[in-house]
Amino acid sequence: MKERLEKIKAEALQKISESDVLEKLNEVRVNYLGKKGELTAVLKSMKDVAPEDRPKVGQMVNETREAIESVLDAAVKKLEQAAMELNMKKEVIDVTLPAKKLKMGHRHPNAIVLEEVERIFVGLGYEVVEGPEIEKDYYNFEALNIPADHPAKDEQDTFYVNGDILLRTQTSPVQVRVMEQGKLPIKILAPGRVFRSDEVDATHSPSFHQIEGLVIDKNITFADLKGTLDQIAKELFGADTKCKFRPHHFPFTEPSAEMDVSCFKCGGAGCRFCKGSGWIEILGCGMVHPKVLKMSGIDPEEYTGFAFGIGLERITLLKYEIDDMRLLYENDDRFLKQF
Ligand code: 2NL
Repeated sequence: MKERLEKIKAEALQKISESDVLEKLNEVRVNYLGKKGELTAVLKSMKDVAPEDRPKVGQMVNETREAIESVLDAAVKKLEQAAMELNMKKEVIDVTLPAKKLKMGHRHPNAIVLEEVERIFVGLGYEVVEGPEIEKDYYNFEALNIPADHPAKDEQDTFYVNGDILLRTQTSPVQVRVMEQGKLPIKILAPGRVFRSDEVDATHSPSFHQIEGLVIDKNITFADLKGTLDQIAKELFGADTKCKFRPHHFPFTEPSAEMDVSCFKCGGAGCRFCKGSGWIEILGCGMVHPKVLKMSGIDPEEYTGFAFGIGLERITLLKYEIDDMRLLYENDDRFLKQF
């Protein structure tokens, strides 16, 4: 029996010394110390041992088990230690390496132009207001005197959420909401994203930006409109800029006009930029229609006002001589960093 135990021990220790990974050590534990292992088999064969020898044999089995266990535990510890040291070596951080450079973003050309326009109007005493991009039909169309059969209301041109809710096609609803509040006078600028069901091309996008303005007070006249817009054209495009108002039609203003500025490339002589005409169209405007004032609870006998709408992208493209609007939406860093 003693020889058998010694053989088991020698074998186990040999196996342990040959084990170079934790899995192999675990195998040794199972094969020698486990329920179906060699030592358990010895204990099971105790019935063949003379009763008086059993305590002695039992003690020998225990000693063998303890001897194997302690060598095994030490070997496990050694392998674990080695694995940890290897890991620590692998995870060493070289704090002397140069840091990754953070890429600085750029102001979007639209944002640069919007900020400039806002700065000019705030200087003239305007307040900048914002409102929801998802609007009620009432605020986007009805309150602006746009009749049910107007082409702008067609599903071809407007994104409807349902019959009553839509994506605003202009920022005028923001101004209607201000008029409704009843605080007069009003002198506001309403910039923001608007939506039209347009195909994407060099000059169209289903989502773009508008800057509208609204002034309502006693004795506001078309002369105030002209003076204001002439002033901002000069600030935006240069002091030599001339303005021209052409009669136009909008349902929400009467009279209505479109404003052209003299071409800031050729000074009005005619060039490729202004398509030979010397003039560039930049906005629509007019005196707020009396019906529009009345619908929002303002007495058109007492108050008058002017309003205008500018396409932000259009100004950005002109100012920076960008010939494709799609460049404004791609957010390509190589494009944006030029401004
Ligand atoms: C354009 C130019 C325009 C307005 C917008 C406006 C807003 C209110 C009342 C009256 Cl609350 N008018 N905005 C006026 C004239 C022109 O935008 O080309 N629009 C299609």
